[in-house]
Amino acid sequence: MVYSRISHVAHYAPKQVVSNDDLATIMDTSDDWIASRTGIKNRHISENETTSDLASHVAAQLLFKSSVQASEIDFIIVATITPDSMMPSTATRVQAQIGAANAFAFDLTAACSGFIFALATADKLIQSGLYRKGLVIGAETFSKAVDWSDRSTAVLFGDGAGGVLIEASDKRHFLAESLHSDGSRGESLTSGKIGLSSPFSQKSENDPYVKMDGRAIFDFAVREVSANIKQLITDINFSSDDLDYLLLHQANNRILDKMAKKIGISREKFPANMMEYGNTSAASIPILLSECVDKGMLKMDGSQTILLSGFGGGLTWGSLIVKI
Ligand code: 4VN
Repeated sequence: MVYSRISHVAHYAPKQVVSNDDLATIMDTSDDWIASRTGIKNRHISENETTSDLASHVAAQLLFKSSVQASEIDFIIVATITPDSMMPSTATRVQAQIGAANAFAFDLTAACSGFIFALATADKLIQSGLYRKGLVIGAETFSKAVDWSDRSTAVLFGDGAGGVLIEASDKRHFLAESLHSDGSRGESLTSGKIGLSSPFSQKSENDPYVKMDGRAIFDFAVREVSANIKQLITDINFSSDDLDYLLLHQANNRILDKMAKKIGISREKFPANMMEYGNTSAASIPILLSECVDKGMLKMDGSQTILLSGFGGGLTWGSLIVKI
């Protein structure tokens, strides 16, 4: 039996940092309003880099850190809802930028759960025995999906990318997973609507911008996602002591407080970085993972166990328990 493991992590964000005070100069908002409701203080905003540029920086770092050659990469999955274009995909653009000529590459669309769904998919590709090395990257330039005249959403999001090199292993590292969607509630969080446009049909509207029923998504995260995480932990007979850290989608610090309480695990085990990045959708979990490694919280020697959980548009939600 072939298993998979995360062997390296990396992240990258555009240089330009936009603070809450900076936002207050272009819209009717304040640092106090944003920080007290969301925990967010700053976000990185791309001036001229696209989603594939951010993702390619991560891919190049993963190759550098691992000393793996680009030609050895079997597949590249980019989780994004802000691609450079529908065709070619962001992942094939990354392939070209790093010269991974032997890889197959595709994008995966699952909003804030994108990285989790992509990592679960990559684990199965490797378990199939057909492929041995893959790049799994979450990357977004959410600034282009934000209506900068809507202060209720514009303050929440940011740009960035994070990712992992996943490789074949003779030991099991992916211990448990739970992936879900509920399309019947899809309208509560939307962006990038592409209307119909043909001379033979009634045209319908394009709407690039993110729209969110904040209350509905807040309640979904606190009630349903927390219950799902708790269930996954008990399903494999784990207690809170068996998990070193829980790395959750970085949407809102108040939501993380409430989720930690519902799950019944000390908030100290839930690292957060939305203060510096805002909500970077599919990129939020891999950026956090990479920062936890950089800070020495995660040793990457197989001795620790973490839970990763994404939740958001679709609706989608999913969690993985992984030895790292
Ligand atoms: C997951 C979540 C959110 C989210 C939901 C609500 C929310 C973020 C509502 C109350 C508002 C402050 C903001 Cl939990 C978004 C995504 C999308 O990635 C995924 N913020 N808030 C207030 O007035 O307090």
